[in-house]
Amino acid sequence: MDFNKVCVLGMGYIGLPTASTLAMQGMEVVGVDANARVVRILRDGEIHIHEPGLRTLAQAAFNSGRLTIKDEPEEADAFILAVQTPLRENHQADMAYVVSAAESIVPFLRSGNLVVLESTSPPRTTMDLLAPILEQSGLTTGEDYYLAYTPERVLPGQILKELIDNARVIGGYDRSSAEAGRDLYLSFVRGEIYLTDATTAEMVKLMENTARDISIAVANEFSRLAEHFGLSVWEAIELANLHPRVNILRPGPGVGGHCISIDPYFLIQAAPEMTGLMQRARTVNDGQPAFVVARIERDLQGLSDRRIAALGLAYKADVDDLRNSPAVEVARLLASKGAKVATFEPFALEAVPEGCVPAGSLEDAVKDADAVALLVDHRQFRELDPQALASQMPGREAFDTRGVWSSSVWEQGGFRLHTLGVRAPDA
Ligand code: SAJ
Repeated sequence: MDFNKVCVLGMGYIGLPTASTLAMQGMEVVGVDANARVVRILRDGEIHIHEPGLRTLAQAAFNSGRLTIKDEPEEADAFILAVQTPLRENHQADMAYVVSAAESIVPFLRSGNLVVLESTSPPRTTMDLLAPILEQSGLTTGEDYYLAYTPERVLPGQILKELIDNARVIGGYDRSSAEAGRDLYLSFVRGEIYLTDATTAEMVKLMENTARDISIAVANEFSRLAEHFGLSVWEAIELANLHPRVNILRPGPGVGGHCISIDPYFLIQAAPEMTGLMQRARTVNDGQPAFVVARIERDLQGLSDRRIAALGLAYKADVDDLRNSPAVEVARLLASKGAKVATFEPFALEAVPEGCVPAGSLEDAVKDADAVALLVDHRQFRELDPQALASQMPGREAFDTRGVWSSSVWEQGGFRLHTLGVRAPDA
């Protein structure tokens, strides 16, 4: 199948890079977003999210004249739905954005079109939710138009590379729909493309992120055990990972972002009685901020009025995304227990967890601090020179929740380094 014009709905972390990439491949692309602010920023030639290389790519796409931004869809050969599927308070998937994006294309759907859903969705969404909405157009799925599901699997921080290089799973409503999907993605994907049915493709995505959540949960439990038994979890993991069939992930202050901490619930909500392990992993990972705070409280012999500089608030290194961030939760909990917390997040200077004070610079954050706590391993924090830091802050306590600071270097710099998963220096 040939595609000359594609309409991409949702100009977020997935939709904008995809739309820009398609435009750079020579297609005419209409990028649609329901948020007027996003539309305004993009029409001004700017972007509203931080992702390495995205500004350059998007601006090249705008300048090519092949990517235009609209607040409503229009007729096209293919429609890609890349809208968010957040979690409601009750841990149910909120499919409202998928529903309204699908409804918005019904008037423009024509015979021979392809519709692709990329949003992470509970199993059977494509078959049982999307197809009936699109059939309000009077067209029959699989006969008059093609319908496919292909999960986005790109890692924030490496989206542009992974969009092209990662393997793609494309699940069709039927075989010809999967093949139509393959024809579209072949225009820019260099990784292998695997065809399957839509429900399997939905499940694959949820299995990937759920398996990762469980792997991180066991790493977090290992960190608790290592502190209990008086060893370094980091050394133990390194040694265990020498085994050819073992790959233990990294403990940390918890699991955040809009994927790994959310997607397991798409399975849990569908079958609570079959997902005990997944539920337990969520509990372990969600409990990790409190575990980290209890450790800091113990090592500092109380938190009341202790001045703590909290470095990083993003959900992981070198991104600006604060959604569900465990670092935010650690900072908030520290403040709720009476600590005076100055936060410094270089990618979001204005962000303020409840009870904390945001600092505009590292110097500002540490200037009165009794202790410094690394919550996110942004590159600039990984490379911090403890000697220089010692000259800027009065205290000599340092907490590393990511296992990236070397104890010998920090001790030489004059600090007592407390590392997650390693027993306290004087315990
Ligand atoms: N984390 C750890 N220890 C680790 C790895 C991660 O504590 O060893 C934490 C991070 O600090 C972060 C959270 O887990 O808070 C999630 O980070 P991540 O890098 O594991 O994943 P995401 O959410 O940025 O991206 C994931 C990716 N999925 C997998 O690796 C299976 C990505 O490929 C997906 O496209 C993305 O979810 C998504 O959109 O679903």
